[in-house]
Amino acid sequence: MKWVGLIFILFLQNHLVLGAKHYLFKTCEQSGFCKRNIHYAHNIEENYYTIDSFNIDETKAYISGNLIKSIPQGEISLNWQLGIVNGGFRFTVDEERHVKGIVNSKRFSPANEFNIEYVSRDQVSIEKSDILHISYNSTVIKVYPKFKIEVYDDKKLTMQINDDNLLNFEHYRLNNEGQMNTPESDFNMFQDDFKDSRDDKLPLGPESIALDFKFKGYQHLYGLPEHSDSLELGDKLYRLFNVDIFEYEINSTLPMYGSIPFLLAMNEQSSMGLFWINAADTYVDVKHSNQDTSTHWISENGVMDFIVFTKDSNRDIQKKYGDITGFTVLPPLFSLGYHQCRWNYNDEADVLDITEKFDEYEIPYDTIWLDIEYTDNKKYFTWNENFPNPTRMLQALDHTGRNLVVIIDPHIKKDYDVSNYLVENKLTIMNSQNSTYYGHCWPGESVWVDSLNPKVQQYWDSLHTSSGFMGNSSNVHIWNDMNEISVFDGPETSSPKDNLHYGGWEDRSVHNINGMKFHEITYDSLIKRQQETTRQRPFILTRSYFSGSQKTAAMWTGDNMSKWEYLKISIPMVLNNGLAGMPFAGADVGGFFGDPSKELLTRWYQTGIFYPFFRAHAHIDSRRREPWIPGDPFTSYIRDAIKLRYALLPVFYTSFYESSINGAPVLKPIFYDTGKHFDIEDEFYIGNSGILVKPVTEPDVKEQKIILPESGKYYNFVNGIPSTVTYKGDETISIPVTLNDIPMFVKGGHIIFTQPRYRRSSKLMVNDPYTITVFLDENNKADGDLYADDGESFNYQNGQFLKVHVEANESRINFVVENSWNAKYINKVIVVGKDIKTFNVKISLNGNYTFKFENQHIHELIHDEL
Ligand code: NBV
Repeated sequence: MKWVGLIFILFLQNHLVLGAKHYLFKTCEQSGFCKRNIHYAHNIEENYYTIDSFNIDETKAYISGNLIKSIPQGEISLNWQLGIVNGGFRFTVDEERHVKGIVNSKRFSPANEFNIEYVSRDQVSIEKSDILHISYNSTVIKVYPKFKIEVYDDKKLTMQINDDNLLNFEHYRLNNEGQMNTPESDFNMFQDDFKDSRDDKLPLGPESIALDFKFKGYQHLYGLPEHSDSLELGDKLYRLFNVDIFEYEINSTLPMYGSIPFLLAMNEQSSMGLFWINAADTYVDVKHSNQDTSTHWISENGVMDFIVFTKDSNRDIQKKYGDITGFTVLPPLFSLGYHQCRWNYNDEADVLDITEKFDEYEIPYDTIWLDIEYTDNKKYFTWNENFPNPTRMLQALDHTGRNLVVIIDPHIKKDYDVSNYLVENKLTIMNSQNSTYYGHCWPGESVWVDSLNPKVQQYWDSLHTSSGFMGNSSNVHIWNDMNEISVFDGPETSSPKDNLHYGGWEDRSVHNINGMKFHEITYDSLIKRQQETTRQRPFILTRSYFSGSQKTAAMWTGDNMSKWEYLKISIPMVLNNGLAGMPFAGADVGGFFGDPSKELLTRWYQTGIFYPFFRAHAHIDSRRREPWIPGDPFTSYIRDAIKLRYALLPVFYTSFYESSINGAPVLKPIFYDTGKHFDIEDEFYIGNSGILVKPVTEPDVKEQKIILPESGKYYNFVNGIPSTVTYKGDETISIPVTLNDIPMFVKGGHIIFTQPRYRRSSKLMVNDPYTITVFLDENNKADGDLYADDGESFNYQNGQFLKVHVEANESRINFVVENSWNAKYINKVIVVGKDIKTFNVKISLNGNYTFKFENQHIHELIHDEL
């Protein structure tokens, strides 16, 4: 045991000193299924797959039948199904496998996690001849007997599937059948040569699936997080496999903590989407050619199951993807405020001292975080002696509306109540022999809770109730880390692939949903807990995620470094998550590993205030760097930035509300609404607010170039301060910047709601009045929206929210209250056009009003004045 500990410490030190370890992760060449399929792609000359028969369901719009794989040894019969869903179609291929043993021999699909419904048969017309023609709206899908699918939108070919004959369905076979006499290679079909995976039993042999999709006329692809790479996907092989990628490098397609197998394809006019519903280790090979983009999807196993979202606007595709996988949770307002984290705050006094310092320096903040050291020897669900009275500490925090987030990881230290219960009740991830799997992680030897086991929920609930370690405070929330899962002595730092989950599913099949299932059981437990207390919305941060995680959690980009290049890449990483339906995203402000210079730290705050999830965090070996540590002028600049985030909270909250009903990102790349500048990844709009930002992410910058993407007028809004300085849109401009400057602009035509009054936390802002700033466009018009509610309960679901639409021109402003709630009011109206006019007012947002601007005041128009 001692030796294991020592070796483990050496292993860690080695890690901490040397940085990214490529050798820990398989390359495609070293991965059986990937290498076999790339080999297949290079050698395939003909199509081995034929649609043999089909039946049409007369009630629902789906067709099913047999797909025959013909190889020299004979024919293998597979099942296929094609169904029309809202906005596209779903296609599946499966095989019957009956293999006796402890491993579930069915092929896995995570489709049960989603809401996939076929539309009714009468919305679709199906014609059978040699070729099957399926038409709905303006889309026609042609399925050819020599298996191939073509999609036509408005009579134009928009997608070809299996045009390159890369369909490969590795059917079940026994070891002694040896190599197939087809372009398949037999590399690592029944064994794994990769040094850390040699024990993998591969009980079902080769079972990969692969297929090619060509987007015709779409040159720009986005999505497939998580990678620390450019926003636009390039000609690269992207791997999706959730791992704890220690000291990750930038500009890399190595796998990371989360995986979303969703792609958004765009051209100047329209978009398409592809959702590959698979939770196994997956590679996507992207290649551009002329006007088209080819993608070759390869998964280690599972049902072949995908949805193509046919030609539409990017917004509609995100909406339809969201209808299936869910929309982002409407976060509790505090979670959009500033989060102060480090590994670790040491004790109760430390936590309360940090809180006091924020007030002393007049910097708003909402949440302090406790990393793994708060526990008794890394036994989660316990506190160590430095936190003798957590309830007292939580009450002290609550006094100024502050919250606490504590970490709970899925590895559970061996030999204490929680692990004993899990082991005794067989609620852990199992090894390939179906007995409890033990591995190494922070607490030493550990077991892992199997979140796929439905029996876990009740026990997990009991750990989160008021009688448990969280007490009955309502201002405590949870951080789920290491849920890829991270195993220090496991292959690729994770679970052996032949480990078993509930239902006999190998980790190989369910690997990429495991992290999501973990934060989902936490969410369910917190929902139940909150019912006991005040029914507040829970907040959960997760490191590992999958399609659907947006419904219950926020994510962050893991262990970045205190270096300029990590600040820069955080923007495309956050933007890409938003394009893939996971908008509640952020990166560790300041960088996790290392010590940022004062300039870098300042610039990171000035960028971080725009991350939908805004948290500073630091490694245990990093020096303290709370906002007051660098001293002035840096502290003042950081204070200004954080205050700006708080002033803009109504903008962020409204954008989150929109995202929670339509799936659009909270931060939008500039091509999102313009269909131009597809490679720009360092500028963004905040929701529909018209606020355009290009943070400074390089040292010593004196001048910043910005693309103003749309035609019309842009106002200078540097540091969130309205100005009459305007620029012509559809141009690139350059502005001077000092270290205190955050390059911001507003597109003319927008009205922005802010709450600029300094408060210690967002909770204390709830009844604050709004300032509205009207930025007139070239036709002297503007409009804008506000959504607000109590920011903490679920009462908004029962109509307790405020929704206002405002329209203005140079002489009038008109409020349309679509839903009124509480006594919210506006105390200042600023109209920005050729000059800036400021009106002090008291306008209650409880009805529809029109006001006229007079010289120094505003007056309400009634009846015939209107
Ligand atoms: O719990 C410690 C850290 C945490 O601070 C970090 O944010 C996570 O990404 N955790 C990883 C474990 C170890 C990191 C070296």
